[in-house]
Amino acid sequence: MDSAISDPRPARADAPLHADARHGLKIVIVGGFGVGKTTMVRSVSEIRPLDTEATMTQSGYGVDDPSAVPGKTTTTVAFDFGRITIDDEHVLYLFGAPGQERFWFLWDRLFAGALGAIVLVDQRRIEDSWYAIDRLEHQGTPFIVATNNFGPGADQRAVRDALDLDPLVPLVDCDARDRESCKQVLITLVEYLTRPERTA
Ligand SMILES: Nc1nc2c(ncn2[C@@H]2O[C@H](COP(=O)(O)OP(=O)(O)OP(=O)(O)O)[C@@H](O)[C@H]2O)c(=O)[nH]1
Ligand SMILES: [Mg+2]
Repeated sequence: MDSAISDPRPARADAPLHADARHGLKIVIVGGFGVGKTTMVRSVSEIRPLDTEATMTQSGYGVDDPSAVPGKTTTTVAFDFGRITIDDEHVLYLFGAPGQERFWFLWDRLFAGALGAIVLVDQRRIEDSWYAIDRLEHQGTPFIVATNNFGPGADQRAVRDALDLDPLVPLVDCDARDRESCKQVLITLVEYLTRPERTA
């Protein structure tokens, strides 16, 4: 609530789409618990993002494992939603997936109709993103991988090996708190989606 008041961006209802906007492009941001998905949607959205953060309480002990992200007090219980207008006709819709295992059943629905996905990775717990990659591959949704900045730079080779990435799949570093960095990740995804060797 406080962040909504201090966020200078307009709410979705106050920032209607351009009259000629006819191409909505859906992008999903997915990955394990607490890797920065909500943070990324917040950083790049032109509108005040919709989020579904719920406070993590003691009731979650034994179900959720928040130990990997000390200090994190909320978690996404449905999805995040943001928007970026590209030009008069094209709009990117960003959906941030929930990371807690008990919400993973939502992922396949969230991936439906997506042009592509960003798999966010915390290089200290790469295995938390395996399931995301499995589901994306199963659904045939193209994706790139972005290692979020949680300390010393990621060892790209180790990440690539641990995720068994196809050599064509881009792997980039990012800082989900930084708008420019998130923009570069989105550009990498869109460039990848349009690469002729991928679409051939
Ligand atoms: N150091 C560092 N912290 C970050 C970065 N991105 C996000 N965080 C912090 O990491 C925590 C997790 O961020 P969220 O955006 O809530 O993560 P999430 O992936 O949406 O989490 P769930 O939806 O609960 O799975 C928050 O405390 C963020 O402030 C980053 O690039 N670097
Ligand atoms: Mg989240």
